[in-house]
Amino acid sequence: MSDITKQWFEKEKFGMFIHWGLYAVLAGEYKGKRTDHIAEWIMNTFDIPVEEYEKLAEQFNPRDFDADDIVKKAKEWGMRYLVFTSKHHEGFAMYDSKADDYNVVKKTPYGKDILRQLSEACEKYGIRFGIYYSQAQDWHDPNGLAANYDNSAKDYQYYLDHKVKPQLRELFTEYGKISLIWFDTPMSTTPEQSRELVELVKSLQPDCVVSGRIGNGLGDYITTGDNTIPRLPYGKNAWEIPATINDTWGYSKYDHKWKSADELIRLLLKAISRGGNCLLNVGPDAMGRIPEECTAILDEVGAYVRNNAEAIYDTKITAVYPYELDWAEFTHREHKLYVHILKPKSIIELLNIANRVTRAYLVEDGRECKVKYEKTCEGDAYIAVTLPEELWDRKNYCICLETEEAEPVFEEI
Ligand code: FHN
Repeated sequence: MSDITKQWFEKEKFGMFIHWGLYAVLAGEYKGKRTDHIAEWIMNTFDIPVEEYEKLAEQFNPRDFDADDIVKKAKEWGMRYLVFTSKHHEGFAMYDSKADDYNVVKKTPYGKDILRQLSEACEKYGIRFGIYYSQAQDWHDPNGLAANYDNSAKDYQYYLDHKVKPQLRELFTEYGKISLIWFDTPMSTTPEQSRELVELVKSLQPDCVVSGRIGNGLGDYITTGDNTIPRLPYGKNAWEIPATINDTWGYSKYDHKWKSADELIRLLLKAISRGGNCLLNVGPDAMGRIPEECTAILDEVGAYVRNNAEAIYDTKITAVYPYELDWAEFTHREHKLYVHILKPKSIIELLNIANRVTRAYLVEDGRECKVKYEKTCEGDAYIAVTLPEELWDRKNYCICLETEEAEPVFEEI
């Protein structure tokens, strides 16, 4: 692991993942059968022949796609970086690849470079641009790997040399600054092969952050399992949780299992508090639209992030508070402990926090709150903050406790 993540990655905390490819045309259904797996895997799940799957490109014409609007929304939602699937496991490039014709410009009636539009919009709105690239799995290329299939007859090294490296070279030389490369599912990639890809990336853009899924421990940070968060603070290395808003990454017309804004706010706060980042996914449909339910949820999450920005970006990993609180999460920076209040409360009582609080205020508008110190029945520290009456029925806001000490002092029970 390197220190390169300190330049921006560890500070920015919240990013947008976009999974978009030909699978959006099938939208989770093939020949009248609905997939029980994530929608972008439909080719693999239903064993769809290459020649048949390729034809989906003829139907790909996302007239409603508006890169500017998506990136503008990402900015409003407080996302500071964006990672787009330049090529997912299906093997189809969402940009104008000279190295391989199986791409959105050459094969679809749409004919425009999606990746370029997103990279330009990111530049315009000051969002860091990242690329997802499936380096091992490629279900279109005869030598690309495929999970659940026998890969023994494939020449994986040939595929790396003749498709992956040329495509990475064009991605890293023709699309401006790439802040992050999100490799995925390394499968049988050897340490030497992973190293070659990292070296290629760094030779072209030395400051680019490489995801842990390059494999063989060669990433700049750790990518946790999908939707899987460390239970305790983890500060040994930078890390990121990739998370879905429903159950799938690519668009599925059947998946309405949307997480609530409350759940996502809590997930984001847990990730930040435990020292990580959260990369939250959207899967546009075949027309290029982010589903309305998803947008509505992100509007709520985004409002939280915007109103409480000082308690989110560039905050530090927070030690384990000894009590389980279903109504709060903590984040902190020097001399400030942020109490994120996620359920309605009229007074907040915090046991076993031995800091001297100099001031308490509501982060969203700076309003001061009254602080009282007492002792618990056992003689431990006890802080009570009386909240303004207008907040008693509200959830999802944050109180900052300014403290004499730089770090939170959580006492043992
Ligand atoms: O197989 C992929 C999956 O389709 C999706 O891209 C996720 C995102 O983290 N990564 C792999 C599974 O972990």
